[in-house]
Amino acid sequence: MSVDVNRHDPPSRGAATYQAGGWTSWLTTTDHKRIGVLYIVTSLGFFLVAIALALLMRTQLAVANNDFLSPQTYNQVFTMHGTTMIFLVVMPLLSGFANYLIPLQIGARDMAYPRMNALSYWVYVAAALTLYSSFIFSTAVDTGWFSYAPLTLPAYSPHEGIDFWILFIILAGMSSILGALNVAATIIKLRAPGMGLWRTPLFTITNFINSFLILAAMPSLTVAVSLLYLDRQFGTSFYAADLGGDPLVWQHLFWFFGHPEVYILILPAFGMISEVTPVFSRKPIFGRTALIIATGLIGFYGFTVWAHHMFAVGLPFWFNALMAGTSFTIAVPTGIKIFNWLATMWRGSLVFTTSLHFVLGFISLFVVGGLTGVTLATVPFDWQVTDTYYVVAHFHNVLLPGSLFGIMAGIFYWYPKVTGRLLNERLGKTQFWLFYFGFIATFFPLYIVGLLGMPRRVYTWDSGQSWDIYNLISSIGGFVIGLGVLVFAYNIVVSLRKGARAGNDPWDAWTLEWATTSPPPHENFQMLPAIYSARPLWDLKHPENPDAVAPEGVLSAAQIDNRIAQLEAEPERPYLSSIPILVAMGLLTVVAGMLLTTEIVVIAAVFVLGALVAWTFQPAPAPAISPPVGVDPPEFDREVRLRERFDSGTLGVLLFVFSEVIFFTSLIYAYVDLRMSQMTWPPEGLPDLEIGLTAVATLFLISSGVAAHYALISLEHQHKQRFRWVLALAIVLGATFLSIQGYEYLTADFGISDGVYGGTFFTLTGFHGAHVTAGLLAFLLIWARTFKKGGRFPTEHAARGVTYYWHFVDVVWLVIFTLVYLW
Ligand code: HEM
Ligand SMILES: [Cu+2]
Repeated sequence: MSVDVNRHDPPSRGAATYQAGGWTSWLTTTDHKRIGVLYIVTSLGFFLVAIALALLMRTQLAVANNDFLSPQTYNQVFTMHGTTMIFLVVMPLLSGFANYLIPLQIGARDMAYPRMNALSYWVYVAAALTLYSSFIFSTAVDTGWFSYAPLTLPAYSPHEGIDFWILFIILAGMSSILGALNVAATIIKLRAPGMGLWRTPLFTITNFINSFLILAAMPSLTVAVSLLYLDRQFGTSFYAADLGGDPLVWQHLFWFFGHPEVYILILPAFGMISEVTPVFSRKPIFGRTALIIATGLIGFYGFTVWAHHMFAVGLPFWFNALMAGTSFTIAVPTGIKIFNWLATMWRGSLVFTTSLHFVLGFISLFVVGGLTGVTLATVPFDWQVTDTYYVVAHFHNVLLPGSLFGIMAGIFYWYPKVTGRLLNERLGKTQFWLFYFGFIATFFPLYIVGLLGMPRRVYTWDSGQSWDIYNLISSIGGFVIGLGVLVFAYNIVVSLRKGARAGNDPWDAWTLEWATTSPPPHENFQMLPAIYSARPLWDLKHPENPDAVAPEGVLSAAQIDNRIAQLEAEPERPYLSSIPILVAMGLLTVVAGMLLTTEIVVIAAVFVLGALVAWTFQPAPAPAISPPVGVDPPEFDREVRLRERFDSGTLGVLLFVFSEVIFFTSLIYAYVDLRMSQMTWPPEGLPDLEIGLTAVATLFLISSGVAAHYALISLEHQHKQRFRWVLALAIVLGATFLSIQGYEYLTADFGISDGVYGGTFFTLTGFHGAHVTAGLLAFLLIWARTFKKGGRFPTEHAARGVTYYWHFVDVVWLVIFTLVYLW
């Protein structure tokens, strides 16, 4: 017996609601599907740009002594190519898929924070505008995607391209941190009843792990570029060796982000491979648990290997050895995953779709990239080939098969869900072979020229070094990939109208996104099958042979029909909000002001603050899930209790605090490293810090934390008056702390540009002060709410989130106080 999922179709009114609202509703939408589409379309646009930039490079490098691009232009082109591919193509493309698919895969209506979701997208757009406007208004950044100091300091890069790039990175980081927070909270809070973490689809699980990678990696980059900005604009000397700074601090901060970043680009694509492979092998995934654990391990180890990018720097022997060792170790979980995919296909009845082609292409090529990675982790070998084309070949060999092929497998697989139409398979396979052979032709010769000594990031080369033929082949290969990209673009556009109709479930798949229409209606589901295993749709379609039997035993078809929960449909009108796009455009204006004049910064910042205040007054969207009726598996109780521990606001704050910990750790690392490398502290001629007044300020801040906590308890016990007064006390105490700090700033005998001493002091305390200010503003807003007549009293949720944040700020201060004042 087999049950046809299409039988359970809701009447297809979804498509109509989905289209409603005119084009402006795309600007104000908070629907995860639309935001997903926006992300995907925008990043595919940048994909075309980045490929075009790559082909410009390959044209220049095709023959010796070419003058197609000037050295200046070449530098800008490779930097923009790398930066675009990483931050404007692959990361947002993956965010787009995460947005579109995760709520569908877990049976939810939307992401945990729909408005913040829109904000992430629009901040990404603001970031992209910032980067690309440097082409128009200034020289584009030309220092490479890892922009090593001291090359980026004003002495060597006086033009503003670097400043555009810095501000771009800050916005892009903000966007990905907000996005990651949303993904993590969505997966923690909104899984449908019955979907324990181990039953969650692999694409979703991989994104769950990935979101923690993003939260942990991005802040380190934000700190790195913020310090660079201060060096360039405020005369600090974090990276200027001649003034006591240290360019190595940049490298540590950058690569602590940079290596995990590679996994951020690849793991979600692995997740796509893990979805596609079993479906087209017609077998469940092999070793699901091992796959999940391996993903977690790769993510974790990713943070322990950063200095393998710094073997040529001359770090201590033991440190290099440690980093080499951990790098080798990563091959193990990666090998496990490859084995799992192969074992899934083994003896499966393979369906050779374009998607599966990309999976097979991925595995065969990625293994080569992985192995050359192992060669590079071997320190003496790395010394030989560092900064040659061997490295360029290696990381493209990881990124193209790893992320791009994985994503292509995903696009061919999910395009029908998003559009209701299938992509053309013949064009798809043509594209695949162009990519596959184009890839081999482009990058395998680059390994060889690399070993022959051709340096990377050099705009041209001389004949007579046996490099000619390899470069020519590589360039031809590049254009073969380019042709593949054109075929792909054509397929995407034409299939939108001409593609075969997909129906709900064209691949006979097993996860929940295939249980609804294509495209899904605004509210995603009107019915949800009961979830007893990782393949709820398989169980539904094959009650005679389910993965897991319901607690009541094998069900009859009629019982199954009962088990398909009827979800209460949400109101037809989608939730629209113009605030996210306004905030993002306000931030863009702040950035423009930072490049032009301070007045604009002030006006735009006030505007952003106003918009954020309006945000808190706007009624929030309805909660994103209604649990199915009548389905209440007992093992779900534990899950529910776990996820009810924190309301979603507090959960969001805690996740944010997680990334803030990395932010301050990075900052404090820079402080300690720089301070340890000075001969005397404080340097001669500069005064020691006065502890007395600051100790008093510290007491004020701690008392404020205690008061805030007491206020929260009062609120929990419904003592509203007491809450109002105690919160006011907490605010006053916090403000006193800030005032004392302000007084100290005004009376200090040194400034931010007084060497490492002044720079670290003002930066560390200044960033902390900014956090205190943000916390105070949030408290003020909550406090103001207590006077709102007739309105709702501030919820415990809001108060709890901000209070936890406040405690975090206190703890950070104690660390800073100890290091800066007591040490
Ligand atoms: C048609 C495909 C591609 C071609 C022909 C290509 C070509 C190149 C070349 C020739 C360089 C070296 C520039 C130099 O060191 O002088 C380069 C750098 C780079 N590429 Fe690609 N690339 C392609 C696709 C990709 C993809 C898909 C990604 C990422 C997902 C990527 C990321 C990068 C990065 C990060 C750099 C380093 C830029 C820098 O050194 O600042 N590329 N690419
Ligand atoms: Cu690395």
